[in-house]
Parts: sequence; C-alpha cells; structure tokens
Amino acid sequence: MKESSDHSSISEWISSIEDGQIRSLSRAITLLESTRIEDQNRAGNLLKKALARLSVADRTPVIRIGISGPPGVGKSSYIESLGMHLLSLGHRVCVLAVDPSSRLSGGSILGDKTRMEKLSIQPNAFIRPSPSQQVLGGVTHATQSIMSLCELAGYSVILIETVGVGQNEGAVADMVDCFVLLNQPGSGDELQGIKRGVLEFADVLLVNKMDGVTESLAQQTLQSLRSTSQLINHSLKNYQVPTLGMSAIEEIGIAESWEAVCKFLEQAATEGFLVHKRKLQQKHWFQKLSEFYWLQYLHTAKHTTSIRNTLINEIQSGKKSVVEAAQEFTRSLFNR
Ligand SMILES: Nc1nc2c(ncn2[C@@H]2O[C@H](COP(=O)(O)OP(=O)(O)OP(=O)(O)O)[C@@H](O)[C@H]2O)c(=O)[nH]1
Ligand SMILES: [Mg+2]
Repeated sequence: MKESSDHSSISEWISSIEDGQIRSLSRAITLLESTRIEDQNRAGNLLKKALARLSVADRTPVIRIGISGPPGVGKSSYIESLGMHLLSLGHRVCVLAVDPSSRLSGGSILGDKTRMEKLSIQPNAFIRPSPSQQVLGGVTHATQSIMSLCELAGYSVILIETVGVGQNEGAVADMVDCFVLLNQPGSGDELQGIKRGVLEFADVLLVNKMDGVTESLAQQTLQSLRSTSQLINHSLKNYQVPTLGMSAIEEIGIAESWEAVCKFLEQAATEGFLVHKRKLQQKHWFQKLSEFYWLQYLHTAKHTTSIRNTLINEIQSGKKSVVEAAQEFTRSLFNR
C-alpha cells in the first residue's frame, strides 16, 4: 500500500517536473544529491521513472556543454552572457555548477548568483549552484542523473561550470557533448602550464577578457594559443580546435563562440562521433553511480561494520598488518 502510494506520488512528481515546475525540479535534484541511505530508494525510483519518460518521448536530446578554466577566468560571467544569447535564440537554459573533486567550494553559491544576475531572473533559465557540502564519492555520481531531470523539464541546453584545476576537466569532459576551455590573458609560461593534459579535452578554446587594459595581453595569448592548438590531435578526425578571443563582460565574441560550439556539434554528429561520445557518457555515468552505491553499501551495511571493527581491533593489537586486514575485508565483501 505504502509502496503503491509512493509510486503514484513519484508519478505526480515526474509530471510536475515535465510541466516545468521549478520547485519540483529543485526538490528532485536535492533528493538525487542526497547521500542519506534512506533517500536512495526514492531517488532510484524517481530517476528510473524519469528515464522511462525520456525514452518514450520523441525529444531532441538536450545539448550538454562543459565550461571550464582556471579560478577567476570568467566562467560564470561567460555563462551569464552566453545564457542570455541562447535565450534570445529561443533556447531554454539550465546551468549546473559541478565540483568533481568534491572540494569544499566556499562561497561559490554567492559567486554564481551574483555573476549571473540577469540570467538568474529569466523564466527560461534555471541555475543550480554546486552543493556546498562535501559528499561521499564526490558529486559526479549525481550530475548526469540531474542532467536527465533537466532534460525532462524541457531545457534544451545545459551549461556545466567547473573550475579547472588539473584533474576536474577529464571528469567533466566525460559528461558533456562539447567541452569549452576558457583561458586567461597571460604569459607564454602560463600557457605552457595549461598545455599539458588540459588542452586535449578542449573542443573549443576561448581567451577571455579581451577588453580594456587586458586587451593587448589577451591578443598575444590568443596568438600563442592558436599556434599551440594547431598541434592538438583531436579525437574527431579532421577537426581543428577553434581558438577565439572574447569578453564576457563587454559581450564581445559570445555569438561567435556559440557558432563554434554548434559547428563542432554538427561535424561530430555527421561523423558519428557524437553517438560515440554519448555512449561513453552512459558508461561513465554507470561507473560513477555504481561506485556511489558501492561506497554507500560499504559504509552502511551492518555486517561490514562488524567485520571492519574486528579487523581494526586486530590491527591495533598487532595481530594483523594493515595490508592483511584490508585484503581480508575486501575478500569478505565478495564472499557473501
Ligand atoms: N575585464 C574583464 N573582466 C572579466 C571578464 N569576465 C569576468 N571578468 C572578471 O573576472 C572576475 C571573475 O569572474 P567570474 O565570472 O566569477 O569567474 P569564474 O571563472 O566563474 O570564477 P570562479 O567560479 O571563482 O572560478 C570578476 O571580477 C569578473 O568581473 C571580462 O570579459 N573582462
Ligand atoms: Mg564561477
């Protein structure tokens, strides 16, 4: 009885998300982000139902764009300008902030809101800042699930902001159709720093702050980034990563940057690369979600707690080494 009433309430919940009720969408996202064990069943049921709805409906898949770059490069300011541009093209825009390394992102909520003043009050835009608390297994397990809910709510473009600090870019690049990397006007030495590893994820490269006192430095950066980007061997055959200058604040180059994204998506779709990318996104999602479930199980199942406590005692009393105990603990989980 309880189960069936929960099923019907979840159906109503899904319908209200489809009807574009922001509060229902926000509540659903909070549930998916929850790490409380008692929330997991409901979260799973909600997501299953959402995915079933998406699979029957004849929809154009939402466009998922990752926007990354070093702290303070202007990601939020760019999203504000790009978001407004997308609205003018008739899109419905959703903005998610992701912190894949699960660091405490102090102040990011305030930062995102104040940088997106115009966008945040638009009826066709939805902005969800990154969760402020550190969660078990990082937040990426939920991000792709949340994107599906946003798709169900009728958004046509999802912009994902993530701070580029080296290891985050790969995690976000695995979740999106197009990865846009913002660069600071800076010296050649700084460019050397970002060249390794990070540039290879980029589908579109932008140099921001091409205005005022930073304009000429931004021009120089653009030139050296252009020559560097010619050396990038992109996984999409015959694709030359475009490198463009822009100013998020002065709204220069915003439309051109979106054209570059669309061009990439078109070529990727034509050559089957987009289908391949989306399959990889599913694989990545499956892996993250399984890891999350697995960690939850590990930390909460009663029998694991008693085995673990016994082993910790044995380590502390010198009966077993840490390695022996960890191996025994892992084996005990599989031998049930
Ligand atoms: N001159 C100039 N300043 C800019 C531009 N875009 C952003 N800024 C400034 O750069 C600073 C950081 O901007 P944000 O948009 O918050 O940068 P962010 O990359 O989102 O920052 P984090 O989320 O903290 O990593 C702010 O002081 C902005 O006003 C631009 O196009 N030109
Ligand atoms: Mg920001």
